[in-house]
Amino acid sequence: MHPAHHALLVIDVQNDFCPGGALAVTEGDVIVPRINALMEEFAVIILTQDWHPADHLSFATNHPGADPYSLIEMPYGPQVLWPTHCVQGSTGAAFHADLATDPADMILRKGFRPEIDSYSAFFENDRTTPTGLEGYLRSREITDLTLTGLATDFCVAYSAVDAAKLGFNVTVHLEACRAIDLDGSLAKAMEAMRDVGVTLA
Ligand code: VGL
Ligand code: ZN
Repeated sequence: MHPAHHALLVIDVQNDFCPGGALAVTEGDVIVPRINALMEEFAVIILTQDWHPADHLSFATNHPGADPYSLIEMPYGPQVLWPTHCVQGSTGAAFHADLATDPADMILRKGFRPEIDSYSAFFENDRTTPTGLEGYLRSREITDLTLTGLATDFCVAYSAVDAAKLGFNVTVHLEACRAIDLDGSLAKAMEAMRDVGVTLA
């Protein structure tokens, strides 16, 4: 059992990121039993849930004429336009049916503001608007984090990089993660994580 200052952070294991979902990640579902098994080793477990309103500006459908997976410039920088996914209250936004959610102490929702996306569990994509997770972890005196989930190259990597920059000791458990890999995004994400001292296990 890991000590109480070491939390497991499970990123976005939701139907839309699993095979058959709106933004399916290849093998997104194979990690579910691995994550459930890992949960037994942690006293503190936090789940995140991508949670967008239907008019979210990260959706290609909300930019007439724009193709999914194209890039646009938002006030906070470049933003990939995604297929509509994880709409609040939809089946796609629900956790994978086999994910053990009962052991979670906390479920953090992100991406709920229509005008800004949030890959990271710590900061929205302007890199400054906090989600509140840092305060939660600090008030529980958590210093170490192990990350798992979807997708390695977006929400997992952004969360891992932010956590490391905030001073947490961060490990990404790659066997319990799967990637989207859009135009080399996985290689870039791995490099970004290594650069800030994330342990890739
Ligand atoms: C994610 C793209 C859009 C993720 C969320 O969970 O990695 N990726 N929204
Ligand atoms: Zn999203």
